[in-house]
Amino acid sequence: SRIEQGLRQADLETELSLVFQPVYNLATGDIYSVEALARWNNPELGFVPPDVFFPMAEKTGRVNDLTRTLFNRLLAEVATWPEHIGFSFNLSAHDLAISDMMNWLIARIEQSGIAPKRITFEVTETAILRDFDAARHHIDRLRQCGARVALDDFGIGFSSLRYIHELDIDCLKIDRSFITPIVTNPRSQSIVKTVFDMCENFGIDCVVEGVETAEQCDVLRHFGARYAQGYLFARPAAKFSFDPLVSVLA
Ligand code: G
Ligand code: G
Ligand code: NA
Repeated sequence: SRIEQGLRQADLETELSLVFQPVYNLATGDIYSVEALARWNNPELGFVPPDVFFPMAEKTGRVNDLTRTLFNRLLAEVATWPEHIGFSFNLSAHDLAISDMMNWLIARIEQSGIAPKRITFEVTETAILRDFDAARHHIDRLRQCGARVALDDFGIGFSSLRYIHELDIDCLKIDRSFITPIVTNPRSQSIVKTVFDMCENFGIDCVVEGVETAEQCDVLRHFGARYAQGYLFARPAAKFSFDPLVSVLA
């Protein structure tokens, strides 16, 4: 395909960029963490969305190159941020499966001088499923270096309790498909309450994704949501404010 071809030949340094979307602590309004999201702008194809080009990069074997370029970009950017601001970076299935990729990430963190506890790696259920034993081993390695690990898009993959049971993770992100109908759908409400309880029992932070309206936010807070991300608070953007939220929580 044209996109596949474009990706093979892409000049990653100039065509890839990052945007950022803060996740907020709903009790204090402070930033909990800032998620970095990749953007690809190709001279011929224009903007291609990440859910199109990452799967393709996995197929063409370029995904590790993308990850390296993006992580270097992120570390450079973060060096200009206040030191109390944490951030997260998404790993692809093929990153999480490769020991060399883990060695590279850990070495880069150590060279950067950035406190590892500020860094969260987001991994999906699908990525873990690809090779569970490798994923578990690599998650342990990232955590041993002091970084945090979040299970992303929770609930839509092969959501198995095995992930919670056997993996040491720091954070779980509930997929936005459970949040979108939260105001009127008692089943979504039961699910998020159950996941909040489970996270509490395991000592795992829980983030709700895709909060778009004040009504959704109110209902989620009523059910005990602590950390939230979504267009209501901030859209992914090249620049964002380090200030705490006030308006939405007042
Ligand atoms: O950013 P939205 O902004 O369109 O992102 C769509 C999907 O692409 C999300 O599921 C997100 O996890 C994934 N994604 C965005 N940036 C990255 C990245 O840097 N690496 C990987 N592996 N996935 C990413
Ligand atoms: O799957 P992951 O959580 O990594 O990706 C986040 C994706 O969700 C990105 O594509 C981002 O642009 C998108 N996103 C973030 N906030 C919202 C929101 O409030 N509503 C919708 N529809 N998408 C969102
Ligand atoms: Na993510």
